[in-house]
Amino acid sequence: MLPKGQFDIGDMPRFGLPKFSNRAPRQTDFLEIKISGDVVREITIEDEFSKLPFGRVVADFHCVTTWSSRNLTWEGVLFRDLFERLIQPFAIPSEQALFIVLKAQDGAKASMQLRDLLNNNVILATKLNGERLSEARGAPVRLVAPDHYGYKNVKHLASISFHVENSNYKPSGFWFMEHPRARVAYEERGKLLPGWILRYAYRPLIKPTVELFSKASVERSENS
Ligand SMILES: Nc1nc2c(c(=O)[nH]1)N[C@H]1C(S)=C(S)[C@@H](COP(=O)(O)O)O[C@H]1N2
Ligand SMILES: [Mo]
Repeated sequence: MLPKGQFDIGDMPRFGLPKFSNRAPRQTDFLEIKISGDVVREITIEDEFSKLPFGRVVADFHCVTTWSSRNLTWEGVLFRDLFERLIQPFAIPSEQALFIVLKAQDGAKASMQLRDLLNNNVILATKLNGERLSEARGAPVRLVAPDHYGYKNVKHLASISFHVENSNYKPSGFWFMEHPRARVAYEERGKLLPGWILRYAYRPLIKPTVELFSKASVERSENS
């Protein structure tokens, strides 16, 4: 059974806000995640990542616009392990820094609460269904938080910043489109309107958005 308001689209389309459709990540060859904000020390995570415990999460993926893609196997490192083994000991975030901003190489970003990121199904994935992530899927590393709508699942992850205050945060899209938690089970699609109303507002956007993103990908591969 899918969560309320979702339908099975089959294979994951490349998707997002229209403005990101023709933006490419700077590079997809090596992993580099900057840890910053209210921390004692800024650090950059590179090769150490591959020495962290191996994590695997099997889950469905739910976009806020109502499409879902089922039974995906993500492999990489659980956020919790990265936090406990590298971020906490080396960057030393303030204990009150519970508001986290995740930024991507293409300029996309999302905010999450630390307690949600520490769930044992939140993974920094480098592989999907046994294959290295493609550029479309978010290479070299993406966040996957399956209990939260797709827009929290930042692809081409470049930085994770820890904040005591969230007042400077400006979402990628309109402010009312990003719910602070965006939990699928509670249908927290957006801020202003109830989730079930947003289903109807978002659904007509799926087809044109999928077409826009796939056209942009084809054009990029033709020009490279
Ligand atoms: N960097 C980046 N991450 C992103 C997006 C994006 O455009 N750029 N789109 C988000 C949205 S709205 C969704 S639904 C998923 C789509 O993931 P997919 O393209 O792998 O299907 O990625 C999310 N993460
Ligand atoms: Mo989405």
